[in-house]
Amino acid sequence: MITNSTENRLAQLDEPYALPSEAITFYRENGYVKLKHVLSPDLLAYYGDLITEWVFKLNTLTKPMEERTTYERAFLQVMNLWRENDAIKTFVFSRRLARIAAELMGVEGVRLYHDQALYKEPSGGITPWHADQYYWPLSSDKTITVWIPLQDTPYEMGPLAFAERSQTVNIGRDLKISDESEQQIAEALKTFAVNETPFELGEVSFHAGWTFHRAGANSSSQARRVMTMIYMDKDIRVTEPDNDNRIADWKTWLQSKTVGTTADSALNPILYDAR
Ligand SMILES: O=C(O)CCC(=O)C(=O)O
Repeated sequence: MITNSTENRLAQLDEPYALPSEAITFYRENGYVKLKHVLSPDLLAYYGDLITEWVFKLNTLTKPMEERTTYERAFLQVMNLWRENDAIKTFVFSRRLARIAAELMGVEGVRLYHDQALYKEPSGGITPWHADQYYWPLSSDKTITVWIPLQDTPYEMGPLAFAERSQTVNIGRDLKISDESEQQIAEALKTFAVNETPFELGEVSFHAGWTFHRAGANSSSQARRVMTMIYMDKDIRVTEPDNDNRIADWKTWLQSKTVGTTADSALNPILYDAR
């Protein structure tokens, strides 16, 4: 049934966000930006419940915290929820969010790389320092992730933190998420300013593929529920996957598309095109 509130939600996911030019400048200088009032509390409550239902339906990580690796302690990770549920697909395919991604990167249009829910459970551990593009066999740095908390996210829950201007430094780019990445990148970034501020409901961040980021542990009594979408320039190409994680990503998220061709497998629809 299409109700008034359903219509309002769909309109909100579709309509443009008034992205200030200062936000674009800030993103390009610092490799990330935080934007308030991007999605309404009502919309986040609705999709938050749905996403949470699917995260727990699909989650396979059930062993006790003390038996998990550092990576496993960081979050429950459930990917490509858009393929599981049509309402979640509407959320993931939001033209409003995809347009912000394109405008921040200065590209004509963006495709989906994949979505993922990242739920840091109560007593969940840190997310070690890393840069995402280590995992992605893609031909340029025109990649970006929107990080959408589904509740207010105070410091105790582990809000995403960013090393400002770290997107252009060639350090630690060969490190996967691990205890080593946490130690070595923290050391290499000692002189960088880090933004580790809380997120209010409706606030989201966008960070570039090479921006170093981490999150603290969740010492609160509630799960830190977060949905993310990774976008890439619609014309980005597939590159030779040169580490094990890139090989796995190439097979899973790019359906093993031929190296050198546009990253446009059936899993990578265009979500915004200004033309
Ligand atoms: O949510 C987290 O703790 C980590 C998120 C992250 O690394 C990402 O979205 O790229």
